[in-house]
Amino acid sequence: MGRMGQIGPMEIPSGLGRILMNLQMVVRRMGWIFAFLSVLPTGLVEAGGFQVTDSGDPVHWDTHGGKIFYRVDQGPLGPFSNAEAVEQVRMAFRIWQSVPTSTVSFQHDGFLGDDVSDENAHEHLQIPADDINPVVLDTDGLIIDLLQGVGARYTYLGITQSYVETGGRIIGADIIINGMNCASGEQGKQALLATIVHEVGHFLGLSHSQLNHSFWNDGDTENDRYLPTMFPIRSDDDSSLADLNPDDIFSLSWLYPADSFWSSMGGIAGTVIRRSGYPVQGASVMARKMDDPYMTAISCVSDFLIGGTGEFEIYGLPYGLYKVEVEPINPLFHGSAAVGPFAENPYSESFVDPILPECYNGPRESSDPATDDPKDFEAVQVELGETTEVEIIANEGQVGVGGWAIHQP
Ligand SMILES: [Ca+2]
Ligand SMILES: [Ca+2]
Ligand SMILES: [Ca+2]
Ligand SMILES: [Ca+2]
Ligand SMILES: [Zn+2]
Repeated sequence: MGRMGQIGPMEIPSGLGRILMNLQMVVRRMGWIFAFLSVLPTGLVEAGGFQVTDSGDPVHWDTHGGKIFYRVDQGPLGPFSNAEAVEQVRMAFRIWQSVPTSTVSFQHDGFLGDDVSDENAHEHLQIPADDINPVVLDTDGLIIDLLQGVGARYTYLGITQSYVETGGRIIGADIIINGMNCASGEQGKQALLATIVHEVGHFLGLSHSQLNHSFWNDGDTENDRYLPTMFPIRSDDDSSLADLNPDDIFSLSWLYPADSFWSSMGGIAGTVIRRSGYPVQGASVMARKMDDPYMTAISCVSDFLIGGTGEFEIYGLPYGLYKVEVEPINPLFHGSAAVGPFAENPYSESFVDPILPECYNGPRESSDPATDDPKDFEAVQVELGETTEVEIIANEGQVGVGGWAIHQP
């Protein structure tokens, strides 16, 4: 993954550089990458979240209970007319807006002045704080090439760029949807919807989740409904990813909570630490409801707020008994497909001395996989309006054991 060619950088609208300096903005490019990474390295055992600034502030809109505005491109999108594409865009925003445990809401503020293309993209993109927030229909993928390098249009289904102040407040965002890879027909429309819902997730400040990634590209389309919408890579059947799963709903509600979110659901929180006592930065922690382990499952990345504590928080859980699991981030999920804040490149913290996957087993927790059986677990009771604390001592093995501890990019 990455830039596949060189092209002159996009002409930066005058003033952006200055704004960047003044606000110390972080520009993040999050894309949903295409199945070019479908070669899952063998030997890797199958192993959520939020975008955060470098200092660990969650990236979010400051809505004050108001609506977030967006405007849509006037042109077509691959096989779809403008009207068809706009319908999917509006539906995607509505899907996030309809989550009852979150307050987020949007306003479709009409259309951009143009059919945006690579020719005039500079007049519409990377202009934060004008309250426009364009949703660009990149019908031939050439805007994506302009932003990410020639050939990127074969890799990305969509890109979202957010403009973020120190402290994490989003002051503007651009969504670019690639029309070049869109399949036609109802199935294609549903897959497009899944792409747009995913990009709107990034627009809101959500990051990727690898929950249930063993179902990804396993040839079985039936189980793809267990992949969260914020799964980073296209799977066997994308169309089922348009629906939000509890994992997506948690991330949204944590960022933009309705009061009911804290009172009507329960939580599991705690830390993941190493044998040395150091925190585990960038492992996936999952809570799975015992009687519905794949759908009623919510994940978080350890130390997701870069606090140096290994902390994780999982809220939005219905009452019941849960199994808590921890696993390393899949090495595929770095760069544009990063899961968590420690997965920027193949040498980031998530991939250095990765921990071994295991279940939380209460008093039998230790760091030694010989005595802490990875499958042994202690069910955790979740009560509504309460948080159950869980401390996980990561199992660590010899380098290379089971192919876990060695990452080959
Ligand atoms: Ca266009
Ligand atoms: Ca599958
Ligand atoms: Ca254990
Ligand atoms: Ca352990
Ligand atoms: Zn993405």
